[in-house]
Amino acid sequence: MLTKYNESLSKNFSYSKSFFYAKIKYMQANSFIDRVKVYVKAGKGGDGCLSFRREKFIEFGGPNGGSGGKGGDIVFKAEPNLTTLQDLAYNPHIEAPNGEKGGTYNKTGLNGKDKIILVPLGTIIKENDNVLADLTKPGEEVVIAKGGRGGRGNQSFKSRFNTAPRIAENGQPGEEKTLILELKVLADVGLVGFPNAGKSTFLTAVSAARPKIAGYPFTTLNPNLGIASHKGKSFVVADIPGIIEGASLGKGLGHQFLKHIERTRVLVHLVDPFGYEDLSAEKSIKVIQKELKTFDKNLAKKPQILVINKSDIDGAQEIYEKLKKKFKDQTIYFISAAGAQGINKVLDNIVKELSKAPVVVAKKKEKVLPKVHLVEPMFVLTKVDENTFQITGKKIEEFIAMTNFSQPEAVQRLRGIFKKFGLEKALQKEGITEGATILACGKEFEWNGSFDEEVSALPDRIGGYKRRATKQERLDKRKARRQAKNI
Ligand SMILES: Nc1nc2c(ncn2[C@@H]2O[C@H](COP(=O)(O)OP(=O)(O)OP(=O)(O)O)[C@@H](O)[C@H]2O)c(=O)[nH]1
Ligand SMILES: [Mg+2]
Repeated sequence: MLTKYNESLSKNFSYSKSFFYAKIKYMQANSFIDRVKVYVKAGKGGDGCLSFRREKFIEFGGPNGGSGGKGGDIVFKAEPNLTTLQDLAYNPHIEAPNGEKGGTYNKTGLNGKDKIILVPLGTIIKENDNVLADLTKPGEEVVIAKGGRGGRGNQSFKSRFNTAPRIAENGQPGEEKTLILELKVLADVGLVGFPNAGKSTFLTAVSAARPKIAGYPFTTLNPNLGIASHKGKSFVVADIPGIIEGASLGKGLGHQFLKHIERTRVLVHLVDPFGYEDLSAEKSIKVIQKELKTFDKNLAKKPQILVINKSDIDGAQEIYEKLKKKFKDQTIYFISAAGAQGINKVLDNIVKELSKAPVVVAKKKEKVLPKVHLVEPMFVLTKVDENTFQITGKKIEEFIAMTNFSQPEAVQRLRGIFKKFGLEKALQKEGITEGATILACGKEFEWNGSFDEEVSALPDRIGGYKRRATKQERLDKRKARRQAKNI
C-alpha cells in the first residue's frame, strides 16, 4: 500500500524526492547549533492570602491567610547525550511556572515547578559577557534565574500589637535574564588537518563513532565525537571539519569549529602525503600550524602529534621519509587509517601525552569574575523635571511590586518602608514641593509633604476589629493625659 502510494507520489511529483533529500541535507547541515540567545524568566511567587477565621461560637478567630508558594527556578542541566543547542534555538523563550496563591486556614500555596533545561556537556552560559556557568560534568545543574518567594499571608503579620492585620503581600517577581549559550565541545583529543586528510576515517578506526567518510572535501560539516579506549584508558576524540588556509580569518568551515578543539588536551594533526589541491604535504603542515596559532596562541601550545595518513598508497613512503627529515624535532607517525595500519603506535603516544597534559583544562572558565558582593543602594533618585522624580533600585522596586495597593494597611506599610530607607530626606534635599509626582516601578505617587502615617486613610474599625492607634495618635493621647494631670 505504502509503496503504491510512494510510486504514485513520485509519478505525480517527479521533483519531490530530490527536493526532500535536499531539505534533509540542509537540515542536517544546520542542525549543529553552538550559539543561541535565550530569554529566561523564573516564576513569580504566589500572592499571600488575607482572611480571618469566622466560625460559629469562635470569637476573635484571628487572621488565617496563608502565604503564597515559591515561583519555579530556571535550572540548566548538562546532558551528555545531547550534542547541539538546536532545541533552544527553536524555543528561545523559556518561563518557569508561578507559585500558587496562599489559601484560608493558613494554607500555603503550591510551589511552582522548577524548569530544567537540558543542554549539551560543555555549554557555557553568559549574561552580558559574564560567564555565569560552565557545565563540564555530566548531570551538573545550575540555577540561573531564581523564582520569587511567595507573598506572606495576613497570619504572618500578626503580632502582639496588631492582632488583626489586614495586609497580605503580593508574590515576589521572578528573575529574568537574557543569556547567550555557547557550546564548546569537551574532548580530550582533537583531530585537525586539511579536508580529505582522513580525520573521520581515523575517528572510525579508533572509536565506535561512524561519521560520514567520502573522497571529497568538506564531507564533515559538524564536529563528531567518539570514545576511544586504549591500554585501559578511555578518552573522547573530536573530529572537526577540515581547515584550509585562511580558516582563522573565516575561510571555509574550519573557523567556526576551531573553538571546539580549544578545550582539548592533545591535538592529532593528520596529513595527506599528496597534499591538498596545489599544496604539498610539507606546506600543508605549516599552513595548519600557522592557522592554529593565529586563531588562538594556546592552541599552538598544545601537544601536537603529527600523523602522515594513507600509507597504503604508492609513493607515500618516499614522501614520509622526506617529511621525517624536514621535521626532525617532531616524531612523525606513518599510518593507514583505512587499512588500520600503525594506529596503535599513535594511540600509545596519545595516552602518554594525555597523562602529561593537565586534566582540568576542560574546566577552565573564561573571564571568570571574582565574586564581589556589591552593596546595592536601596534606591536611586533622579529628578526628571521640577515636579517629577523617578525612583529606581532593585530593593525598592521589589517592595512596590509586593504591595497590594487595594489594602490601606499595606500602603501604610510601604510609606513606612520609604521613610526608613531615607527616601523622605532625599526628596526634601532635592527640593520636592507638595503635589509633585514620584514615578516608581511603572506607578505614579503624589507627594503630600511626608511619608508619615496617613491616619485619615484608615477606618477606625476594620472587619469588626478595632484598629490599632498609630504612633502619632498614641503620643497625642499621652500628651493630653499629662496635661490633664498638671491641671
Ligand atoms: N587509501 C587510503 N584512503 C584513505 C585513508 N584514510 C582515508 N582515506 C580516504 O580519504 C578520503 C577522505 O577521508 P575522510 O575521512 O572523509 O577525510 P576527512 O579528513 O574527514 O575529510 P573532511 O571531512 O572533508 O574534512 C575518503 O575517500 C577515505 O576513504 C587511508 O588510510 N588510505
Ligand atoms: Mg571528515
